Amino acid sequence: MPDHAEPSIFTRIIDREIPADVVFESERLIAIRDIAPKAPVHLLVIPKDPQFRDVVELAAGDPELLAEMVAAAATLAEEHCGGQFRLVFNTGTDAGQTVFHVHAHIMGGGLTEGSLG
Ligand code: DGP
Repeated sequence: MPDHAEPSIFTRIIDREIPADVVFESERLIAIRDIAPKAPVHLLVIPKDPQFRDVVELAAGDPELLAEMVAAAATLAEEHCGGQFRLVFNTGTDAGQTVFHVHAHIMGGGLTEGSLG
């Protein structure tokens, strides 16, 4: 993170400055419930390291961490929505990304058309 940048909302959650419903935590990841769910189950998997703004940067810089996110998403989806899920990485403002600290949306539990996001 550049020196002048504010910590992201997710860093503040990771640092316990802001409360969140934490459903999973490991050395390098945290998973929380999305504050504005767009599906019956809507979780976010977030690397604790804030250096990657989006999944493209993450895939180039630390592909093992990306694989760890996908594995954690699969485990969480087993626990929360029977193992069937949508995994979404919004990438860029025009695609709906609002937090530039890479995160994966896990959505499941009965999806309808139009719930993508
Ligand atoms: P995106 O639009 O892809 O950057 O996703 C950001 C998501 O983060 C969005 O679905 C809402 C969620 N979010 C934003 N602020 C908070 C917060 O303070 N707590 C929680 N739990 N989720 C948040």
